[in-house]
Amino acid sequence: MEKPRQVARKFLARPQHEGVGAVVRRSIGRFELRYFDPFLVLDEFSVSAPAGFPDHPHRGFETVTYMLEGGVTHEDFEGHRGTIKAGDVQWMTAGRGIVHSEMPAGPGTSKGLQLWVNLSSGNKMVEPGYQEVQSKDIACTTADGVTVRVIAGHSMGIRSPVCTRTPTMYLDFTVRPHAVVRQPVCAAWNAFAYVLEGEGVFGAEKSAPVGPHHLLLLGQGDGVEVWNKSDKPLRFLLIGGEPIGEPVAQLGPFVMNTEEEIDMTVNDFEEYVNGFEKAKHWKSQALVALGVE
Ligand code: FJE
Ligand code: FE
Repeated sequence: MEKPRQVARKFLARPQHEGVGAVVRRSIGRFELRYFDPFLVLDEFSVSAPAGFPDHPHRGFETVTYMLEGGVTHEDFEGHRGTIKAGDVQWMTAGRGIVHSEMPAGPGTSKGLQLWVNLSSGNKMVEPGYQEVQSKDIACTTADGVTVRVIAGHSMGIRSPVCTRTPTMYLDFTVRPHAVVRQPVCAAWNAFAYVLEGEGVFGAEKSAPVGPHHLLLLGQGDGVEVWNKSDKPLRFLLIGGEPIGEPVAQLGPFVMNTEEEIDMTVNDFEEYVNGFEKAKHWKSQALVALGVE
């Protein structure tokens, strides 16, 4: 590593209401940080029944749901259905259009992270698709007190099978007390860390430790160094991506390049065309069960 990245900005993600009765800590995608190219949203969610994220559309980006506790049952208008549980990841390409519901599964509270990764103009209208990796199949290794789970990209000699249309790395580190992480990050990419547990010293060894629910935007450099100087384990995500460098026009869950494309998308959704055909006669089992008409 020639030039370790320093922390450029720090945000504390405070709880806010989203979906129906759900609470998220939104770090990327809030007013002070609308977009961190190519990342549109980072939500740390905590949801228990009957709250959730019932039937809603997406177009123009990918959603990455990574579970920490409990489960989320997902169903879409194509008949794709499943439950992701603690440690599992679902990498969903919304592309030209998905309508789906995401609801907590089972008793207790379901917790996890949802990241929205933008797609370049050439990929916004691709066929929708899913890549799902169960916890037991996620590449994981430990060395010198550092454990990494590789959700996307590669680290410490291991690689994720997930294919990312927008080049992305997504690493989940657990660091023993007094251990150090040294992770290369492509110099041309934007990168950030998000603290899940414990306290970490990021970028400069003399800087103040940072605790849970903080997002740290990293400055320029070819890697990052993180120290656990506490006596408890540190867990954080390190996420990076190649900036797309295109204009962003967003209306909630529709993310295109221009306002005109957003108008066309609203029209497609309302008229059930150009990828939204199956939305016309579809309602999730979750809503049917609640008796919603
Ligand atoms: C939403 C559009 C959405 N954060 N975290 C508008 F897509 C959503 C939405 C989510 C979501 C889902 C999960 Cl499982 C986790 C999330 C937003 O589905 F809430 C609004 N308002
Ligand atoms: Fe969604």
